[in-house]
Amino acid sequence: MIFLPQTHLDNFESFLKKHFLHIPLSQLEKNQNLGQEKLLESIKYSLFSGGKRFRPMVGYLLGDALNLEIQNLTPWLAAVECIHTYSLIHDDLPSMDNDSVRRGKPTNHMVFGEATALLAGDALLTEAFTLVSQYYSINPSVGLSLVTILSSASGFQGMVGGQALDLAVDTQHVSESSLNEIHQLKTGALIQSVAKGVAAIAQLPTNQNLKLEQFGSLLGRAFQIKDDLLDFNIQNKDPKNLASHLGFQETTKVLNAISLEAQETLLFMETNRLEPLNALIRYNQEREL
Ligand code: GRG
Repeated sequence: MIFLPQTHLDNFESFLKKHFLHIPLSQLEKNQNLGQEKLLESIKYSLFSGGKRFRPMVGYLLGDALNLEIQNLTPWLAAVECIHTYSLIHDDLPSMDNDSVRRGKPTNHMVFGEATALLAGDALLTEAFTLVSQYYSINPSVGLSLVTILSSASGFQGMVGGQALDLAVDTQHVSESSLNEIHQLKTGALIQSVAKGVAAIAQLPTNQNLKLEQFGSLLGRAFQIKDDLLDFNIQNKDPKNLASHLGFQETTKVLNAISLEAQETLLFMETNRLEPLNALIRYNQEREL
């Protein structure tokens, strides 16, 4: 991806690998416990299985634009990616979507079994908070903000609550507004949390903090709308897809309008820092995966 220096993503991958090799392995050496080894394999299987790393990209580009040190961002973005990965593992389980393929590969539970997949998700969820508490304890007020942001975006008030609404909704009569609410909670909240977390790390003044919050909300919405456009099948309309309500063309117009609005919220930043962020917004509009 041309708009993000490769070193950022390399650094991100090696940080994640180091974290998940170092901590659990030292425990493994002590215990020689095969059950834990399988769990670790299962975690790594999903964490390193070719995700787009969209959320980390958002964070690095915002951080670059705000002149933040890359090493100050990485643990935060790794924590968010752990939550994202846990949600995908659990979402694929037989009791949820019962999917057998993700990212072109067998889902976690197909390879490691349901019990291990469940634990891998649990461990990733918990490890996200370990990362935040471990790396931001040097500035407890920033650390506490990050815990607050991440827990509310991922828990009852965010992603898990959105999943519950999604399961409960009457598929045949889902309105456009309840669909938007489900999407905002299920997908938008975690993407928005990336921007909120970067603002907390940068300790931005309130007015700029609000701008990033707004940017995160718009980008999260744009991401979900693009997903709906990619999933849209005119022969087999899914009532939980926005394009089934508005039509493909109208939905594309909404995506373009929201993407433009997202660009405009960033105008408070130095203009020479905006282009990579605008490229990210365009990447979402044009992506095919
Ligand atoms: C607690 C059992 C239990 C289940 C919870 C948390 C949860 C299940 C579900 C979360 C909802 C969810 C999976 C939303 C989907 C979000 C989404 C758009 C995922 C795809 O994101 P991409 O395209 O994925 O960034 P890649 O593969 O690129 O990482």
